[in-house]
Amino acid sequence: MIGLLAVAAALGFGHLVAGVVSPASSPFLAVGDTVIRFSPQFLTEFAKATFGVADKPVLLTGMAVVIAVVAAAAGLASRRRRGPGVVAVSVLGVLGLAAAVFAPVFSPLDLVAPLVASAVGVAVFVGLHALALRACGARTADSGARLSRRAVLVGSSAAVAVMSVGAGLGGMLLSGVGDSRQRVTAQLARVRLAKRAPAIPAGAAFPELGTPTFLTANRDFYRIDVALRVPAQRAQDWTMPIHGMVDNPFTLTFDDLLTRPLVERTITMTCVSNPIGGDLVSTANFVGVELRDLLLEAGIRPGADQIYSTSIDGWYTGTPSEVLLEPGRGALLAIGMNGEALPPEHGFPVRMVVPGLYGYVSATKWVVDMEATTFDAKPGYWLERGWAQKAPIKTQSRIDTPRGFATLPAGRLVVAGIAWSQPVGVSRVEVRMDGGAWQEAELSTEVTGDTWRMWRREFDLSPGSHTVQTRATDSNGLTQTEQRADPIPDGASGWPATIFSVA
Ligand SMILES: Nc1nc2c(c(=O)[nH]1)N[C@H]1C(S)=C(S)[C@@H](COP(=O)(O)O)O[C@H]1N2
Ligand SMILES: [Mo]
Repeated sequence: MIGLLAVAAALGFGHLVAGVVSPASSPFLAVGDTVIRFSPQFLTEFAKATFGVADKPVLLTGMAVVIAVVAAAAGLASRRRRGPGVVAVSVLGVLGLAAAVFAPVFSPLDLVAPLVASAVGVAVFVGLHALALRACGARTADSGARLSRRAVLVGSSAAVAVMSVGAGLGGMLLSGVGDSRQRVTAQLARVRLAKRAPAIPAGAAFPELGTPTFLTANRDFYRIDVALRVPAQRAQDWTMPIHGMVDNPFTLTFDDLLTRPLVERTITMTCVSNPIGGDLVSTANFVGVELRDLLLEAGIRPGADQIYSTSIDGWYTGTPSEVLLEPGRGALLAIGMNGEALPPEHGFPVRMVVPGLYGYVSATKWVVDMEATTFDAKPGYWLERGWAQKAPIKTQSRIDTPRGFATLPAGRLVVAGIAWSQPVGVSRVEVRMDGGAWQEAELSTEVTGDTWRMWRREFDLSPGSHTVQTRATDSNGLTQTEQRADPIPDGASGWPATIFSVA
């Protein structure tokens, strides 16, 4: 118990101090980040496939269990002398220190939290250990004294526990990001947008048929990243240099972005890891600055074929310059999402959004650096892990109704779903039942080529088992391929199929 409490107090205080001086250096989370960074690929793929979006809570829980076991063992090993416990707590402290030092982004301030955590851990351990020895030493004297000393031990332990929890919470609250977000949301409400996204027409979605609503609420928007803790940076502290192969490098502040023309654009984002029928696709109204204008102002040189962006959490990716410079592509340096500041999990204060490219080559969240360079010079995070360099979104369709293996009553039934092909848009979706002839589905009103489109079609089926399939065609007349492919290296393909039965 003494081991557990000492380590808990250390981690709690480490978190508190990190919240004040440098959020990235919280020892527990810094160690978790390091585990993710150095995990072999088969392990990360296994975790993503098995736990999905719960992969981070699972990792943190696993780490907590391992640390708790080590801490308890340290306590048990110190029954007589405190030496083993002090060593164990110190070793954990060194791990936290190492994780902070070898993090992708390091500043000397990051040393403070792990050092304070180690000192608190050792001090609490030594203090409680002395207390416990005294209580145990009295054990043979008389049982009355033993009880009261046990009360002392329990009382002081409880105090340490409360302190630890308080310190941990304090660390989360003190970073001030919540206030900053509220301020940005208020600023966005006042700002006059240079261009608004057109209102979403009533016929743009069929949520009553089980397809998604046209815009995805921020809390429902799919989330994918390798950041264990959501990076905490205040808008007023944000700066981003645009540099490298450019003639006029400059550095942007958040206020610079607010005073530039801000445009609103409805964009459907997609993750390359989305399997056929998957839900890593969502749509939002993003507000931001035209990335193309920024790159032209910086005077990007012809040889720079990639814009290499880095997140404050150390993640990095390269986006093809030709896509970002394409007139009308509409790549954004975004600060708003669905009428508010970017949510912390979606990149507050600033992120990239590029219509038509999978997120891993374009949608850097918490972006803090942009360098014009070449693909040869610097590979992105997922490029290094076997994913493709250029990653245009593949035309895809999904069946939402009926659900797989559903049993439906006889009579007329509706098949419905979504399809996407950013940035050109979907012009046709066909449906076929039991391998029969393809039949054209009814499409929802098109919003823009950058967004998904819903479809539906009625069928009258005989009782028994049925298989429905779909395929979408983009506005250039290209139909999604039947060829099945796994997400790696450049996105899943193939016609979705749903098996269900009619009673
Ligand atoms: N900093 C950072 N940005 C990132 C990532 C990341 O791991 N770290 N993942 C990318 C991937 S793979 C996708 S699909 C999108 C997802 O954005 P969302 O979580 O807002 O939906 O973010 C991209 N931006
Ligand atoms: Mo992704």
